[in-house]
Amino acid sequence: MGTTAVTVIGLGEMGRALADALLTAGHSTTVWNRSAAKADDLVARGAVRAATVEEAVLASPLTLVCLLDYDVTTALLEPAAGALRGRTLVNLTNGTPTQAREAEAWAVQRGAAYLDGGIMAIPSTVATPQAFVLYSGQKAPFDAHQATLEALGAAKYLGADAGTAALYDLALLSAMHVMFDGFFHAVAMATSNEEGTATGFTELLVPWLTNMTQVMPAFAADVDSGGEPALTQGLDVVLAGVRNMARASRDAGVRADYFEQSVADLEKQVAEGATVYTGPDVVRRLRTSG
Ligand code: FVH
Repeated sequence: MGTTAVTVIGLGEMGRALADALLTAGHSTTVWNRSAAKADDLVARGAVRAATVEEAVLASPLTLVCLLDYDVTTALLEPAAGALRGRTLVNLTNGTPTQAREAEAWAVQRGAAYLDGGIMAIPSTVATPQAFVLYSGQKAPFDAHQATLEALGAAKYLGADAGTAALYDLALLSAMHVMFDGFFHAVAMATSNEEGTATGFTELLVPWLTNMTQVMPAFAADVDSGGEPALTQGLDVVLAGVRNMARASRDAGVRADYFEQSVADLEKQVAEGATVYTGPDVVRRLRTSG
């Protein structure tokens, strides 16, 4: 089967990993980066170094962009916009759903097909079975280039709204960010006395959190069903536990602001007459408190 020529604009940590994966998969790969020396290793492996963004775009029917942010992306592509006509632009730069929709409108006005993407990988896991990349926007370019995009990681198409990939990307990253905040909070608590080491504690934390993730599909089903939730817990029990987390944090000399806020929210629910903690209730309250 023939391979598609691909251009990669932006050779930071992630862009270099993407270009490397495309070369490994046998694609003719053209690259451009502001700091040209970052292309040296790729060129040594067979990539073509373009002198300008326009030259890079003209080299391939498919251009992947992976830059710092959307402002940089627009500033670099605008002078080369004429070259995009009739080609496909896949923007893998991290951004918001609104930015993704605006970028799609910008590209379509210039005659380009557009897909927005979110890379759910770190550079070292690109092109491994762990990696997946979210795409949304026009279906036709996704179908046309899916086989090529699979070289980066499993390609998951989420729908016609160009903003959906960014929305899911940031939602997934938000879960990761809060998880790591929780991890470091827990480590600060557990190492507050002389007995605890972060390493020993983490040996307990990883299986505990791994077990707890198994509950998420049931919570998700409750959120989707709109019916009587299957998973419920007494609000008084949850409140008592979170109060203790706040107290124990303070006693250990660790900031408790997240838990104090949580206690205040739970107390408000109790004062309003709620008696159970359910997935749909938590999501509803999050949606209305913004
Ligand atoms: N690295 C990661 O683990 C994450 C994984 C998930 C996806 N993100 C997103 O990928 C985008 C790029 O991230 P990165 O890790 O490659 O970032 P850097 O290594 O810092 O490379 C940044 C590239 O952007 C270029 N650049 C920055 N400012 C300008 C500018 N004013 N004009 C032209 N290019 C610019 C930079 O060029 P240079 O500094 O090498 O000349 C790099 O090519 C990002 O959206 C992540 O959120 C990565």
